[in-house]
Amino acid sequence: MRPDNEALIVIDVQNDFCPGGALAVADGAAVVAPVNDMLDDFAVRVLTQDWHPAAHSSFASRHPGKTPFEVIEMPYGPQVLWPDHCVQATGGAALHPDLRVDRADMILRKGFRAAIDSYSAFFENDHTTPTGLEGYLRSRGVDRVTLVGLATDFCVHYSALDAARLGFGTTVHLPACRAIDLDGSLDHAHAAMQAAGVVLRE
Ligand code: VGL
Ligand code: ZN
Repeated sequence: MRPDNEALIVIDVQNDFCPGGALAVADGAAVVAPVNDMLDDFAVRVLTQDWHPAAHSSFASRHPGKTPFEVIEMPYGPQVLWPDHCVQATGGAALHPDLRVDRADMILRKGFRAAIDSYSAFFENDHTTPTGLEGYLRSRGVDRVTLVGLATDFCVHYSALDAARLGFGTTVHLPACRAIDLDGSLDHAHAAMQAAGVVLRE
């Protein structure tokens, strides 16, 4: 068992990010077994859930003439447009049925404001609106986090950068992550995480 100052943060292991889902990550369901094993090892265990209103501004369907995976400029910066995914209270937004949700201490929802996306578990995409996770972890005495889940190059990546920036000792355990890999986004994510002092475990 890991010490009480270490948390496992399981990012977005949801049906829509698994094969058959609306924004399927190749081999995404392969993270479930290693994540379940890791949930047994940590004293502090957080799951995140991407949780969008049906008219979320990150959906290409909200932008006439645009198609999924195009990038647009939002007031807070560039935003990839996605297929509709993880719509609140739909089956696609549900956590994967084999994920050991019973082992989690807390489930954090993000991306629930229509006008702004939230890749990171700590801040929305304006990099300033907090989700509350930092306070939760600090009040539980956590100063080290390990991140796993989906997708390596988006929500895991941005969560890891924010965790490191906030001063948490940050590790990404890659065998329990899978990537979307859009135009080199995985290589970019690896480089950015390393530059930020995130430990990438193979
Ligand atoms: C994610 C794209 C859109 C993720 C969430 O969990 O990585 N990616 N929403
Ligand atoms: Zn999303």
